[in-house]
Amino acid sequence: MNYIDETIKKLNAKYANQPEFIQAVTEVLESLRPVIEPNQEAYKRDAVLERLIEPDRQIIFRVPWIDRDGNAHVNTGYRVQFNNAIGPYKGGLRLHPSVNISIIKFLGFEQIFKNSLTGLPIGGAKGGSDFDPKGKTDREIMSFCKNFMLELYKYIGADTDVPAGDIGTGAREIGYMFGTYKRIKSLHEGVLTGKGLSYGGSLARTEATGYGLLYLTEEMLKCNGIEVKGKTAIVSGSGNVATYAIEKAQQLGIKVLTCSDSNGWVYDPDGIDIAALKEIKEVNRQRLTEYKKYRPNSEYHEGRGVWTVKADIALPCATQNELNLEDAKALVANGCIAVAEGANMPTTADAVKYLQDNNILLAPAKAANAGGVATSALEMSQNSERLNWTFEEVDSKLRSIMINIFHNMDDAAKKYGMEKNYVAGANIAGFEKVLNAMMAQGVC
Ligand code: NDP
Ligand code: 2IT
Repeated sequence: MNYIDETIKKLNAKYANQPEFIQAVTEVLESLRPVIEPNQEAYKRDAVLERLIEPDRQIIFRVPWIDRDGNAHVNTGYRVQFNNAIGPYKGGLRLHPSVNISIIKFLGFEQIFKNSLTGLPIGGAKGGSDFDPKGKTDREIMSFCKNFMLELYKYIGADTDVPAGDIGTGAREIGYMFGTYKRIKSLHEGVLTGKGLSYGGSLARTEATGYGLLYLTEEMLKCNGIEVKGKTAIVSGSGNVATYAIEKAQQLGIKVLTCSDSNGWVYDPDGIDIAALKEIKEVNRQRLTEYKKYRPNSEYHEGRGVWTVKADIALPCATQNELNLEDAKALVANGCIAVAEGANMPTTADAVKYLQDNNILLAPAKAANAGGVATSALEMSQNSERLNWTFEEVDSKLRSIMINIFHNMDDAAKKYGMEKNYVAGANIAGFEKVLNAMMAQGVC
């Protein structure tokens, strides 16, 4: 039997209860056929794919914390250290009630290839908890973060595993976690990225994922003969990635018509007011229902609906599987030309196929949102040399990294006869370096 088919079959049997993990692995393995199949006997002998899809280590732990009334609660903490063939484990921490082992494994698996695409020496990992930060006081967040780190600290370190932010984990949470790590270990080291600027953080890390998404989108469109200036975009989400994607899009002359949160979405015909959005979300931590107070001309709608708005570019920046087949059909019907994924795996597998079949340019998450982790790696470099680079220096490195990522995935797609299939190109380009390192290091 074909090695890839056999691996996918075993994966489905063993992890039937991990649908997101199966979805992510299947997409990658399907893309790797032209790389693996010509030498499949040798790769099978070394169990390359089995070693790639089984994490090095999965840590699951209890996190007790105390609420404002003195009541104790317990959540589950996770850290999946997936692959460190090319560098120390690296990846974010997600705090959201939907978090489970399937979601953390899919994110950790994707992170291996994303981190490889950055060209920097970082391996793949992910972690988090089913803790819900929404509506919690600062003290409750502090209690959770402290207790989370009281267990996690055993497994991480500046040269071992360097966590960072993701959904629900921003500068505030990283600060509380860093403080706890430092207290326990008496080590002021770059064990986390996304730190505050006063204690080892990097300028431009906050902006990096959203800015990077637009740098890659601009390059992809340019190489397809399209100028971004004057285009319209629809964005989902209103968190870290969405906010800075909107900001950079506007700087590039794109009019952004929408943003959303888990309750509803905003349509602003005059273009999203980025200052209002930052005040609502970053300063006041409120819901998007507040936006109309700043912009009376805008509309607020309950539920989902961003993808039904006519625009040239779609930027999903909220969460996995948020853009389904029906949404993809609406995008195509409305004349959308490009989708660039700010969130991780935001497009369902059938929607990816529909978009590609209809010649929409699709920049996959592991390439398009790699600017965040790339800048995290630049934060690690700055911590190691105990220096801080200027905003312009970090931002210009970020821009070059994103342009390189586009060309690497574009070249890989062309090399294997799949021109403009950036999904396959990113998977192959990310995989090749990891494969090379794994083969060089022997079966381990
Ligand atoms: P934030 O927590 O800052 O923002 C998340 C946004 O998405 C919020 O607007 C949130 O709405 C919305 N959202 C989250 N879950 C859901 C859901 N189940 N349904 C609908 N809306 C939802 O997270 P980030 O902006 O950091 O992350 C967004 C995406 O980008 C994630 O997929 C993350 O993995 C990915 N990413 C993040 C990077 C980073 O550097 N931060 C780097 C690379 C990728 P609400 O507030 O109502 O929950
Ligand atoms: O999904 C991601 O790449 C992130 N959440 C960022 C990870 C990091 O280590 O900066």
